Amino acid sequence: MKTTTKKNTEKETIAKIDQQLQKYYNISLADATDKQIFNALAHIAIDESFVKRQKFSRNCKRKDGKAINYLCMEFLIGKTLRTSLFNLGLDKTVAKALKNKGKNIENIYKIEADAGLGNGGLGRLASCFLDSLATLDYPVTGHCIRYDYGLFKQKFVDGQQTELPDEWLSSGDVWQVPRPDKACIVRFDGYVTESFKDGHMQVEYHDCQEVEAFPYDMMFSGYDSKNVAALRLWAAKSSNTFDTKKFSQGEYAQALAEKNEIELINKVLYPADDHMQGKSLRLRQQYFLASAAMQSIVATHKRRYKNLKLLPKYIAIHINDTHPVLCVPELMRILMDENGLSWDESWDIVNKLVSYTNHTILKESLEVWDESLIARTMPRIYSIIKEIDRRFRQEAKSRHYNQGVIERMAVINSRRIKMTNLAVIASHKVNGVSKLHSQILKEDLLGDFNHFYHNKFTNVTNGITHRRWLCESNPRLSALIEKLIGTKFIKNANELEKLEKFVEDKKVIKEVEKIKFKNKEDFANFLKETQNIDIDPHTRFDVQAKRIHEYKRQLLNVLYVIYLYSQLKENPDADITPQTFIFAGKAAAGYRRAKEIVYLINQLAEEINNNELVNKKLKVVFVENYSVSVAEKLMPATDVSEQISLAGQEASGTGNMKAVLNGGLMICTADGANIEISNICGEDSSFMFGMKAEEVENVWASHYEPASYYAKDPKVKVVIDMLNEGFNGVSFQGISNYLLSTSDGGDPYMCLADFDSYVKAHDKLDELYRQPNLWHKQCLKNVSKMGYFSSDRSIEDYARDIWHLKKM
Ligand code: 26Q
Repeated sequence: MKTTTKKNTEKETIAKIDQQLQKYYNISLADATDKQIFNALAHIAIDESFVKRQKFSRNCKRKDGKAINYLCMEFLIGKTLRTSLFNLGLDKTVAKALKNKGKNIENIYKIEADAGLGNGGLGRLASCFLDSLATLDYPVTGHCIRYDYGLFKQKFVDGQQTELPDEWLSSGDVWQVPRPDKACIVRFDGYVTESFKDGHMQVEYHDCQEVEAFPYDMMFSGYDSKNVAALRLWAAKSSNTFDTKKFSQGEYAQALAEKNEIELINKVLYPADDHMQGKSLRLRQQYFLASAAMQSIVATHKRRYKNLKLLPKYIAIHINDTHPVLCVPELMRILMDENGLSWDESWDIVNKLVSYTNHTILKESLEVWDESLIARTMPRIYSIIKEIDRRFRQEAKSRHYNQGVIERMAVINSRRIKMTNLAVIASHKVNGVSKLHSQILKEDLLGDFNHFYHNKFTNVTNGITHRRWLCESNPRLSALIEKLIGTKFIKNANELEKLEKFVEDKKVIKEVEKIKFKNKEDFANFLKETQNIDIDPHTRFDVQAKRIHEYKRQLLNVLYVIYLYSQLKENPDADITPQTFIFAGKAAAGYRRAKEIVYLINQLAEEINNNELVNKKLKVVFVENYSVSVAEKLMPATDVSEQISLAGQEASGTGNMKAVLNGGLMICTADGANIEISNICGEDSSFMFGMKAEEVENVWASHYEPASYYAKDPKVKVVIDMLNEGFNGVSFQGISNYLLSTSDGGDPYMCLADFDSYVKAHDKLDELYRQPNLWHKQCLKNVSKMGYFSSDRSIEDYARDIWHLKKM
């Protein structure tokens, strides 16, 4: 147990809350609204965090510490108050103190909107990493954009997904401290002229648009640590001088129009995690983030250490996927144009600073930009990219690489700029996010580079912060764990292994079972409150919660549900375990096929749930508006977690880790981190099925024939026929055609090829589920092995192998 320090006694906590309420609202605790109490608590947490961070920074400077700057276009933060209080060791005292005053802390937590500045895995990973970095006392600043609108709110209208704006700032801005002292200017468009003066290149900018990058800092304290992570959120403001000139010349309307255009940059998060779109606004966002972050890093370094050649000693820069890779030419620009360093000196520094994580091998996700767009939008950056490309080609040629290979590796090819290649060439380390994914990168996607560079590629398997995803989201299981092994696991997840000695203890296993049931009851109540849907916690909860995407194969899951439905329709007394299939996740707004899958699930749910003959044993629900907060309720209530991507397609997955950490069992393919979870948790820890990644390659090469499954497997026939017939009066022939077709419009993720093996895995799963003691024993056994998948371990890997950080 974290000792409650003297300063945090209940009485003093109340006094602090009172003081904040007086200061901001001139009101006493007894009369304050929950919203006012929320704000008061937020201010207490911020003040404590600021003091803590300042102390840490001083210490860090004294000890010559190196800091990591983590650049990401997404941080999927969720709510902040609970985590802040938990990590500062204030949660219990505050809850108790408020309770004594007749207030319920849970109602206060509810006030806060999720900060949904991300689409899915990549953004949530960034947030988990901040928590671990802060907890492990590694100095860190995250950089992201302060989107006015986070990921859209999902609402179903007649079963179809619609999108509503997410106005998170109304409750979210309390955490953000404006830093006018750190603002800087980012230039777009126009043209540059380059000339030589005294042997130095002079770059002049003409007719460019100047945008002020204005940062807001959020503080995330570590747990039981000395450190606080800062997340710098950059907003775009039209720069004042620019405005006043126009205003005073009487061009009022135009000045305002330009102001609006500039402030578009941080208006909205792009709602896609799967498809590269060459939208110019997205490119502007990327350069805006990259430039602002680099300027602030260099400015701070110069103030502290003067000498730019010392940058690699004090700074590491990590780019989370290629989205912030323009930081490479931008840093070159700053070092050369603004500080007079040579190309070679600058390149050496950049290469020592920058490292890159790849999160996808899907071809359509890899970023490629039109050369002409980059040339227009950021002319100076374009000329630096061209020079990087020229020098790379020259080196490859001098090492006798053949022209075809050079073209594949080059930054610019066929008038397009390949951001992956730029990221690989500029970074000293490149990593994938699971063993399989890193192997595919080395052997396949980036195979040429793996030959070209010695030791550049490595693996860091993803992790999740078990503090948020177990301690905070599953207080019942967490309390049981504390009772059994104490509280050390909160700081050191490997301690969870000590649970292993309880897996034979029937009383403990019964406890585990009871806890799962209670969590399922909670989730059922939540669903009743939010969507007015009844589900029965006595049924098995089979959950697939993640972005809706063809490669993740929600359709394969749907096929199985239809198959069960067909059996029950034929014989309502069939011996089938009562199950509730729970889907959750958003489809990218412009992704037609994904939206059709959402519609199918909703129509299927409507039909099945209204069929009195089957709905005692089978129910289907689609949880609206999946978010971090919904995940925090759903993961603890999960019995079965569906991780069924086509092997080789899911880089890692992190929802798999959240489910297993909360005592769920996976039905999964041999993909991403599923493989490592299954290996580490041991034989029988999950229900694996389907083709392996190598087999997938072979089937693709030798031709996939979906129609043969329809002809040979009666299960497939039944299911496809039912899709054609339709659900709730709507035919889904489009989807059945897709599943059966081999042409371009067909299913590249081969659902039918894995269907039979998937059904068999369900049968096996069912067998274990019928023996509750064995089932829950396996659940606890898995939990005991999940320490490895804490993001604390991932961060230790990055710190040691890639960033070379010292703990402060
Ligand atoms: C790129 C260009 C234009 C518009 C959007 C994008 C874009 C945005 C987000 C492309 C990709 C993403 C996000 C990818 C992502 O979330 N990948 C997931 O990363 C997780 C963390 O490593 C992995 O666990 C998942 O397997 C991977 O899918």
